[in-house]
Amino acid sequence: MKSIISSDTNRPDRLPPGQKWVEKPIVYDIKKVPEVDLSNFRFRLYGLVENELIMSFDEIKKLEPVELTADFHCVTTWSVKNILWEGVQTKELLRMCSPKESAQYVIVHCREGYTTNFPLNYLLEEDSILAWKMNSMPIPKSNGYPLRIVIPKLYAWKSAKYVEAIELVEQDMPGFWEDRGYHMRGDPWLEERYE
Ligand SMILES: Nc1nc2c(c(=O)[nH]1)N[C@H]1C(S)=C(S)[C@@H](COP(=O)(O)O)O[C@H]1N2
Ligand SMILES: [Mo]
Repeated sequence: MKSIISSDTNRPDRLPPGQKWVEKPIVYDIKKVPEVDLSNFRFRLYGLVENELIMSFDEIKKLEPVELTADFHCVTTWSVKNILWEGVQTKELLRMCSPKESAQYVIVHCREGYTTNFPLNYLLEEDSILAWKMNSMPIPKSNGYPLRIVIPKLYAWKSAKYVEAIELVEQDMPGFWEDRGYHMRGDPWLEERYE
């Protein structure tokens, strides 16, 4: 049995301030959608960890799956309700790699060169997952195939597509958009859009 998690969809302030509901997410990419060959694809969790993880796509999909229903909040003010994801909780990945005490922040590295950063505690949230399905299908190519990190408690630019690696670090470091003025944390309910 897959456990089912729902994220913030019951809170009275479900729609964060300054956002409006739209039907469908808009695809945003900083570059061309990358090609991925699953036969040599490896996901890596490295940096300040006791056990570095290097896993194939098949090995990832054998981890305990959860289903997550989550809203998606883009910093450009649109939000989409009830996207269904399937994947493994990132807190399970952390359990497997044993972070060192000095690990405080996360940098997510993506296939096409995109990066994003946030505090490590977001990987311990119940509703943070590394996803391989979106709306019951493999994640579509332009929505992050084959793996996407989904962090519903932060703006959507932190939910990186085409994830290849997660790095745990001691000092916070700006990713692609953070380097261009986006917020280092990005909590939608606090309107942490730009700084
Ligand atoms: N690898 C990667 N992940 C990314 C991006 C990107 O350009 N590359 N764009 C981000 C932004 S700004 C948003 S709003 C969402 C959009 O998700 P979607 O393209 O699935 O709608 O993906 C985020 N994740
Ligand atoms: Mo975005």
